[in-house]
Amino acid sequence: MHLALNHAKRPATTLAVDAALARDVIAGLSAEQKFLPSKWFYDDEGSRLFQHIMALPEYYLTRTELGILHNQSGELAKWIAPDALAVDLIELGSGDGAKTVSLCEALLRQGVQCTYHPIDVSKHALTDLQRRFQAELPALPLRPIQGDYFERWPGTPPSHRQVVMLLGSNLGNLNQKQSVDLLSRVRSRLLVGDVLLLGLDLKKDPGMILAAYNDSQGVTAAFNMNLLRRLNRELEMDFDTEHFSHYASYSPLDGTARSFLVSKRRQTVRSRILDREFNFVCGETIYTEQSQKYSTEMITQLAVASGFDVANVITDDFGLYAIAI
Ligand code: AVJ
Repeated sequence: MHLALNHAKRPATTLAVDAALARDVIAGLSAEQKFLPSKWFYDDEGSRLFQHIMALPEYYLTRTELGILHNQSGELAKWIAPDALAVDLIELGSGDGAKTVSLCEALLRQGVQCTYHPIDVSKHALTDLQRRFQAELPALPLRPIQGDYFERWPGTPPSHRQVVMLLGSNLGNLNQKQSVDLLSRVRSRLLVGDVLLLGLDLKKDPGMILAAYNDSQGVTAAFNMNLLRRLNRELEMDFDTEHFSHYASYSPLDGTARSFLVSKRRQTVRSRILDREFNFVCGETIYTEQSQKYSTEMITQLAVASGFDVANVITDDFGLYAIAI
C-alpha cells in the first residue's frame, strides 16, 4: 500500500510512504511499553552512522569478527567447502561487504568456484560493496540484491552448495522466537550439506559490552536518535530530538543489551500522515533495540531448535566473538 500525499508541498521522492513502517510506528508507539523495531535504523543516514559505529574504539564486535574472518579464513574455507567445487555465498545483511572479502579470497584460493549474493536494504551500502569488490576481487561473480533479507532469496543452481552468512551479530537484534523463526526459514531453503555461518557476539565483561552501546563520542546515541529523524522525514512526525536522550543497558542475567530513547519531558508527538498523536510522560522510554550476547550452550540450543547441527564454533583468541558453522 502506498499512501497518496499532498503533491503541492513536497518533492516526489517522499511521496511514497512505507506502509510497513507506518504500521510498525502505529503499533509500537501505541503500546504500553513503546517500542520501534530496530530494522528501521538503516535508512541511508542510519547506515552511514552504523559504519561510523563499526570503527569506534568501544565497538569491538566488527573488528573482532573481521579478525576471525581474516586470520582464520583458510580454516573457515575448509569447513565450508572441503569437497564442493561450486558454492553460492548468500549474505543476509551484507552491509558494505568489508568483512566478506577475505573469506571469498580464501575460497577462490582453495579452487572453489564461488558466486557472491549480498543482500542488504541499503542501496548506499551495496554501492560501496560493489566498488570494494570491483577493486579487490574483480574476478568474483557478484549478484547484489537490494531488499529485506526476510523477504528476498537469490536463485541458485541446485548443484551448487549454498553457504548462507548471517554475520555482524545481526541475529542478536531478534528475540529468541524471532531468531528461531528466521533460522528455520533459512533452513527451509537449504539442503543437507549446505552451510550456515552465524557471526554472534559472546557473553563477556558486562562493562565492555555496555561501553560498546554507549560510546564516548555519542555516535550510538546519534544512530538511535536518527530513527526519530527518519520518522520526521518519512512520516512527517514532529519529534524534537533535543527532548529525547539515548539510554543503553546490559544485563548479564539474560545476556541482552538493550537500547532506549527516553522522553526528557511530558510531550505529544504528531504525524499528519498517520493522522495520529502519541503522548509521552516524562522519562517514558521507547525500546528501540536488543543485541543478544550468547554462550556456547545458547548457540547450540538455537541451532538445534532451528534444524541445524553445529559443526564448529570458531572464536578469536580472547573469546569475545564467535562464528558458528
Ligand atoms: C548491527 C545489530 C549487530 O546490535 O551490535 C550497534 C547494531 N546498534 N550499535 C548491534 C548496533 C548499536 C548492531 N548490529
